[in-house]
Amino acid sequence: MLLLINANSMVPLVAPIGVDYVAGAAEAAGIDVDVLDLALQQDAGAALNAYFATRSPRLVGVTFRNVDDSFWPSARSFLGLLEGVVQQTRSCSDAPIVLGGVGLSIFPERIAARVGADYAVRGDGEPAIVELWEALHGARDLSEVAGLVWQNEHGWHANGPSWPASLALPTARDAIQNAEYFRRGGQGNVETKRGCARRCVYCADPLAKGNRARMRPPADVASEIEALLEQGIDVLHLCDGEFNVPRAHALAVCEEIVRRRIAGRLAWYAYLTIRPFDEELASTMRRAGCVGINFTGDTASELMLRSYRLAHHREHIEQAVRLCREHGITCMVDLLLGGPGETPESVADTLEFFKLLAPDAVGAALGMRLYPGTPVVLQLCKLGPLEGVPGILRKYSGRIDLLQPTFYVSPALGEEPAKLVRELVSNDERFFVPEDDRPSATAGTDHNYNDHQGLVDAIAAGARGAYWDILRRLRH
Ligand code: B12
Repeated sequence: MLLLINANSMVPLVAPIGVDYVAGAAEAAGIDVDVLDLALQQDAGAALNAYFATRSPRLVGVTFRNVDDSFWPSARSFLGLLEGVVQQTRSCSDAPIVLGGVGLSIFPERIAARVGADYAVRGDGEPAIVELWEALHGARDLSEVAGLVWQNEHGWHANGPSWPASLALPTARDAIQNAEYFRRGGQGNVETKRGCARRCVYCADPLAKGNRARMRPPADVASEIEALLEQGIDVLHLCDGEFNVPRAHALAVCEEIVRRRIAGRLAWYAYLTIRPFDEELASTMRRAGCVGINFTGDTASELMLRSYRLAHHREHIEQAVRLCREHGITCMVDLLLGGPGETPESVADTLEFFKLLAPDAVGAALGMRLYPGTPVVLQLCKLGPLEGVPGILRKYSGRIDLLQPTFYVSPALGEEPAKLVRELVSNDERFFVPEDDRPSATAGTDHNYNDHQGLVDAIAAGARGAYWDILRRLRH
């Protein structure tokens, strides 16, 4: 028996789709799987004890999606929560413990060592869990398990990441309680591909998902959507980092949804880069049921577009917003203010541009979460030890440790950068604006979804959709 545990109880709840895929792959390989979803339990600790009182799994997997909430000034880490689950599991069972998940995949060795797990998997869990099961039954060596981080008497070892070029994922979506998540979280989820070949300076996706796009067959994606529809889940958020890269795959997925005649029963949202996005893609996405797009705009200042190494310019942002308007797709543009080189003038330039352009919503986030190995961190390290680099923000003391939530806000923005942004936005209600500080779980002006009670209440009252769109509708 393999036990898979989800401990991500951040509300609104997001369905642990990774567990669904990993469980499906293990079952297809003939492994018996239990899923213990602590997020759906009243008392997680009691549920763990109750499980182990009657069951003795041979291997325990724990999914770790969010290392932290990646939002300044909240900067909340979830390592302590994971450590608690691992320790309690240890006290109940001798089974080896393996960790997986997107956040985990950015720091697999560090996290496994820190929380006391036996193994961690960097990348896709579907092949890895089956191979690890085989290794634990003597059918292969640990060094042959895709993405595995493991330990012997010489220390920790990291096999090459688990990023298979072709994806054949299970499509049944029946290993977790998707309908319950839809009721409590307001959206289902599906993935059309993994990985990204772009080199945006701050992005951790290439570290976790691989540095080239690995596509699923569009027919699999459509079958999976049908399986979710059968469970009553008709509002989805895609789990691609950027749906439109590569464009041809996005188009093919939409065409398959249209061909299956399921678009009329479906509404979905996606993350997109500003470019490529054109008339054909916009109209096909709309025909396939897309109702909302969250664009990674980041900035409209030419200086900052270059600093972030983005592939778009102002005219592309204008075109993207216009096409959405013409095709009846609601759109939000996410900004990432305060990166290296940002000045009060470049912030004002960007905000003025978006006020005039007036997309349906603008997420004015301030502060870049720094991940080891990203181009921005390599650049900052050239300035000397990070402890001495101006602009680094954190809520922990001692040496800088990027496993802890660590951010960068350009020092040129002064002592009160959030106030500066709020003043420049003034009273434009389309903007989510940064706060100086606020405990999570209080409704604020920003779009941090970490324990957002306003969203939880709206979803309980029937709201469905992307969280930014629910919040936008609440404001009107
Ligand atoms: C889509 C998305 C969202 C959507 C989710 C919509 C939905 N209905 O699912 C929304 C907008 C709601 C969202 C919200 C948030 N998100 Co988000 N999100 C993503 C995104 C793009 C995809 C996540 C996903 O589902 N991937 C698909 C699944 C299948 O992949 P997976 O979970 O990695 O699972 C695979 C492997 O990891 C592995 N695996 C997983 N579990 C296990 C277990 C075992 C035992 C094994 C062996 C393997 C294994 O196998 C799986 C299959 O291959 C990622 C970035 C990315 N490209 O992945 C960010 C990302 C996960 N989000 C992130 C964050 C920070 C958040 C928020 C906290 C933001 C906020 N402050 O509000 C919230 C958290 C919400 C919550 N309740 O958890 C960060 C986490 C970074 C970090 N430091 O840990 C990421 C990585 C983006 C980023 N680079 O900053 N998000």
